[in-house]
Amino acid sequence: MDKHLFITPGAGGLGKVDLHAADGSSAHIYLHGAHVASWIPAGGEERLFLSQAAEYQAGKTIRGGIPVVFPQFSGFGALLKHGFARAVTWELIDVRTGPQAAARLRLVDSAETRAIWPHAFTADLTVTVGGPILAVELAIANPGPAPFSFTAALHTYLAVDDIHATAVEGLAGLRYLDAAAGGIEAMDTEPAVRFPGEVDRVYWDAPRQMRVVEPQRTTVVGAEGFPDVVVWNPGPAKGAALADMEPDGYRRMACVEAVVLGRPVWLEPGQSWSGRQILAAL
Ligand code: TA6
Repeated sequence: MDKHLFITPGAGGLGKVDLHAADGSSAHIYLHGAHVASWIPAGGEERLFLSQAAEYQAGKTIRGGIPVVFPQFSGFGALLKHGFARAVTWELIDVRTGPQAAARLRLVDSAETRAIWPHAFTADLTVTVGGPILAVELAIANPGPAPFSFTAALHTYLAVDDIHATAVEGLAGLRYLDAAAGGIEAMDTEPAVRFPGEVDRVYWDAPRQMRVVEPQRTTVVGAEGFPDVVVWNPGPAKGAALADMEPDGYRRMACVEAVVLGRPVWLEPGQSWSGRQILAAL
């Protein structure tokens, strides 16, 4: 079937890919940023947060869903915060339907990206939905003549009913960089991460699986190839200061991000790398 039949107009007139698996689970992915904006598991409800004040336009990032961060995580480098991949249009390469539905989107270097970051690259984002699972894989290849290094993330905004009743389990005993406290290194001695206010932590070499636990439901967040994990919620003051977030939006989101940052990826000509985040709705 023609892959373009899966593209429908989304907010702001931006094209999005509508994926529907045979069991009723679904995902929507904007071509803008290869941005997963919706995930509904089979028989379930929306599991990704999307800001009601999100902006849908070239050069901007959609607030919520799963922004793709590449080739630089946050301000760790000379580029614009979180790199450029989340704010440019990707191309739909392939769509498959069946018990699982999947789409692959691609971004390759252009004059525009080389003006910002002077490297030849191919970035593929593959999104697979089926049953209780959403899997998102980012693959980066170096087809050029020179090596490069990068950092990256899947900056996943999970929807939660109430951030104050949400806990992230699985990170106890780990070292983390506390960005909310000005970038100091700390050790997590609590059994779970809770959100009394702003939380912005980079956990180094995190376990492959965490659980985002709410009173009524749990989301298991797994990762492969992304060694680090970021847990972020802006809290009330910084949340209200975000122009593209409704004032109490912070209450309904918890970012649990698959990240490669502590040891940036180095790709020689011809080499490639991939990492995945797997979300399971319980
Ligand atoms: O991943 C956490 C973080 O780096 C936070 O420091 C916070 O600023 C967040 O990303 C959102 O960044 P953005 O550029 O999308 O506003």
